[in-house]
Amino acid sequence: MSTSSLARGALIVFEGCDRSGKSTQCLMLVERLKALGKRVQHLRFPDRSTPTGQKINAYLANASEMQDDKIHQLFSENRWEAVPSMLEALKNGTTLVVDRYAFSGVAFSSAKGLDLEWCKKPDAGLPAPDAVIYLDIPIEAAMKRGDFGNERYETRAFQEKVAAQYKKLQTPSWMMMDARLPIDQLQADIFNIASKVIADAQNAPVGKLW
Ligand code: DGP
Repeated sequence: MSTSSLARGALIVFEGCDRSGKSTQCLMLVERLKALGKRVQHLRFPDRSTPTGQKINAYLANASEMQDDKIHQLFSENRWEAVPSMLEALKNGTTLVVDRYAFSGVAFSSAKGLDLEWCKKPDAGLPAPDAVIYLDIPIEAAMKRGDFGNERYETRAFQEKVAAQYKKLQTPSWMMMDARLPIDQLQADIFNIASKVIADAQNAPVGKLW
């Protein structure tokens, strides 16, 4: 079979405030798809393993400072670095389950007061997700989960601003999930959504943001 006739993989993005359960749900979805023999890869942004990711990591840990517009661009660069391998994987039939994407970039940076439309510009042209799964949680509930408060953005006031900015980005196509549901119940719903998204994406071209 030639590569061009191979059904492509789907680009499935998880978004939400800190401690909404994205990482857990991404991992569970990846494991379930793998167990079914599907080609699937787990990505997360920022990718802290690359040189840009290491600078971002230092910034998030409050070990370095950077101007808001500069760090915004660095987060975007960190995503662009992954694009060639993402496109290759999708073309080869691998579904990408992505923990945070450009929507985090816009929501977090515009929550600091940067113009929302300006914030969208560096990520314009990135591969468009076939689905955005948003894990919705009241900030109060997120704060009660472990580890909240260790990194730069993890304050109640800031996360509330982020949630408000996410709302501005939300479109009718976003899958809004109640992140307070029991983990397995939430995963069952997410798996059903992902299965349909994977089937629908097979023969569709990869779109571009925004
Ligand atoms: P995580 O590894 O998912 O915990 O994300 C790290 C933190 O960085 C989290 O508070 C969300 C934030 N973040 C993720 N992507 C971006 C981005 O593109 N821009 C900004 N300003 N913050 C981001």
